[in-house]
Parts: sequence; structure tokens; C-alpha cells
Amino acid sequence: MLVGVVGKPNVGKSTFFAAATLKDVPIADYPFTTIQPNVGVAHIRSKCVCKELGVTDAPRNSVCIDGTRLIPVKIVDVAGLVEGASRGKGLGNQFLDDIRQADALIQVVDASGSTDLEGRKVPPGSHDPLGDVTMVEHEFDLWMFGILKKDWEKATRNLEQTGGKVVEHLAERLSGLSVTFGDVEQVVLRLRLRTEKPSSWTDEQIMQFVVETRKLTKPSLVAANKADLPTSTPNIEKLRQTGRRVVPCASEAELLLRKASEHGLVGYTPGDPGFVVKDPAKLSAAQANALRMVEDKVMKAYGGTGVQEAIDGAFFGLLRAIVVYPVEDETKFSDKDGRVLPDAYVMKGGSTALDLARTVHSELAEGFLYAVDARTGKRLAADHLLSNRDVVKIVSSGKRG
Ligand SMILES: Nc1nc2c(ncn2[C@@H]2O[C@H](COP(=O)(O)OP(=O)(O)OP(=O)(O)O)[C@@H](O)[C@H]2O)c(=O)[nH]1
Ligand SMILES: [Mg+2]
Repeated sequence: MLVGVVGKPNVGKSTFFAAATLKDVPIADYPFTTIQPNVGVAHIRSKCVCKELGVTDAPRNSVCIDGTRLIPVKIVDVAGLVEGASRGKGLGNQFLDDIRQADALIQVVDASGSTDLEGRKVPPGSHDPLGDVTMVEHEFDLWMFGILKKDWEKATRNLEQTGGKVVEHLAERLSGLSVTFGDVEQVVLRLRLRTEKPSSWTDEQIMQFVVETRKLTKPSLVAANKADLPTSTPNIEKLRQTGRRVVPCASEAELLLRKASEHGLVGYTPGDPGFVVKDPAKLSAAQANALRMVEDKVMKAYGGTGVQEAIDGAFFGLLRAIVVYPVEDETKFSDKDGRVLPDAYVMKGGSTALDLARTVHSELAEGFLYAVDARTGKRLAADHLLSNRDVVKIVSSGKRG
């Protein structure tokens, strides 16, 4: 699973990305700072099973901080998108190409309204960020529309003559965008499009198909960034009124806290509603002041910086992800060396016991016999649907079984 961080230029995408991954990427207050995409590892936050099971865990692929598991996930920060990008304006299709593989999107907006539609600085509050959200969605739609329209007449005539299936054709055209046959089928059915005569589809119908396909295959939430600035408050409310999922965000504040935590200056776990200064005497006047601002303008106002909430919202909310703990000894919840709850995996909602085996190792899947729910000791079949926070042993005849 991959989540893309998208939006118009200069809204704080790279700041959000840097805060989430602690990767050093260029950040600056002008448009098109980012050109090449940045791929990095963020973490989702989930209540660990260690306390419930009464064990002391020894995480390997993730970390556990006082009962909170942080589990790695992949995110990508891309170049800013401007109106006309689908026709090549700004950095054009490059942006769109970079998010083709994303399963969900976090759309970062400058909620403070201090950047115009192209990301240039304007007085705070003078630009309405709502238009930015629809612009980005529309450019994405125009781009997908363009891919389908390129040879629509010829292709549909051909399909009708040879008895080819339009659903297959659409799925093939959009396969590079992580759109599956099942996705296309679902949208075509819902819109009641005439599959036997695709040449009769109007541009409007093709566009409807595109919009619905985007919503299904690239679900998104809005990270209303720069929430620390006072002009953000009314805009956050306005964005919420559109019915979209909106998370107020202060990426710069999160970046500051993550770095201060890394240097041992504060106690802070991403997603916490507050932080503690470890030793006030160690802070410079500037650092103390910056932390006070974060406390007043972000923590007290919103109960957190929103960065972790947006990441969790994308994986758990939009993608219905689950966290699963594979173990080899189901009585001790450990691997074969006695390491307790070593790994936690983030998996798509609807994953089965066999999917977990595949995630751990292909050999485990090839020789799959059955799985065991470590909590209850019950046997689980290959097609058993896993739930969030399941602890599972895979029994396999494969070498690693
Ligand atoms: N006040 C405030 N400023 C922020 C916040 N997040 C980012 N910024 C500032 O916004 C400006 C743009 O940040 P970037 O992260 O480079 O933005 P971007 O969206 O990646 O920009 P491009 O790569 O050019 O598209 C920088 O000056 C950041 O310091 C925030 O939470 N609050
Ligand atoms: Mg950037």
C-alpha cells in the first residue's frame, strides 16, 4: 500500500512528508521546490497488543512506545500540481505519473489562504483553499479522461466489431493507475453505462466514469495545513462543510517536535495530544519560544499536529487497513527464538490468513496448511478474513513453516 501526498505548490507537502518520515528533503516558501518525488517510510500508530496479552514485547520491524505500536508504511511526496497540469502546465504530467501507483491520497492544502492557486505568496486569508481542492481533483480527472479519449473512437469501434469487452479495455488502459478490472466493472455497473455500445458514450459519461473511478481507486482526505496561522480557522470550517474528510494540520510544528524528540529535548510520540519538555535548562531561548508557540497555537487549539492523524486516517480510514502480528510460537506470542511480538504488518482490509503468509514469506504461503489464532488457539482456514490486531501463527509445510 502506498499513500501519495499531493496538492498545489507551496502548501507544505514536503514539510508534511519530512515530519512523517524524518527524511531530509528540500522545503522552501516558493512554488516547485520539489521536482523529483520523495519516497519514504512513515509509521501508522496503533494500540499494541502487548498490554492486553500481558507480555513484554521485543519489536523488530516496528517500535512499541509504552503500548503504542508504530508500524512502517510507505508514502510519496510529489511535485506541486497547477491548473492545466493535465495539459502539461507547470511540471505537468510528471506529477500525475508519480502518483499513479498510490492507493490513497492525502491532499495537503494551505488552509491559511496565504498562497494563490499557483502557490505564490499572497497576504494570509486572501485566497480560498476550497478551490485548490477541486482544482487538484479536476486535473487528475482531466488527465485520466485524456488517457481514455486518446483513441476512444477507434478502440470502441474495434471492440464492437470484434466483440471485445469495454470493461477489459478500460481496465487495461488504466492498469498503470492501480485500477483493476473489478474497479472498472463496479463503476460501469453503478453508472449503468451501455457496455455493448461504448462508441455511444458521451464525453460527459466518460468523465462521470473517470470521476467515480478516481473516488473509488484514489480515495483522499484533506490535510488542512498551516493550521497554526489564525486565518486557517474559517477555511477549515468551510472545507468541512463540503463533506470531505478534513484533518487540521500543522506540519511545521510536527517537524519541530519530531526533531526535538530525536535530540532528546522533548518527550513526544507522533500523534500525542501534547509533549513534555525534558530539561528546560537545555533549551535555547529560540527553542523555548518555538515550543511555546506550538503549545499555544497547535496543541491547545487542535489537540495535536494532525500529521499522524492524517496518515492513520489514510491507512485505517480510507484503505481500511488492519495490523496483524505473525508469531511462530502461539503460546508465547514469539518467533522461534523467543522474541515476543517481533513484527507487525499493515495489510489491506479484507486480507486473509493466506495473504498474511504471503506477506511474511512466499514459501510459507506455498506450503500453507492452516493458521492459528493465538488468542483463542482456534484453527483458521486459508480464506479466513483477518481482523485488526490479530495475532496469528501460520502452519506450513514450506521450509519456513
Ligand atoms: N505556518 C506554517 N507554514 C508551513 C507549515 N508547513 C509548511 N509551511 C511552510 O510552507 C512553505 C512550503 O513548504 P514545502 O513543504 O516546501 O511545500 P510544498 O507543498 O512541498 O511545495 P512544492 O514542493 O514547491 O510544491 C515553507 O515555507 C514551509 O515552511 C505549517 O504547518 N505552518
Ligand atoms: Mg515540496
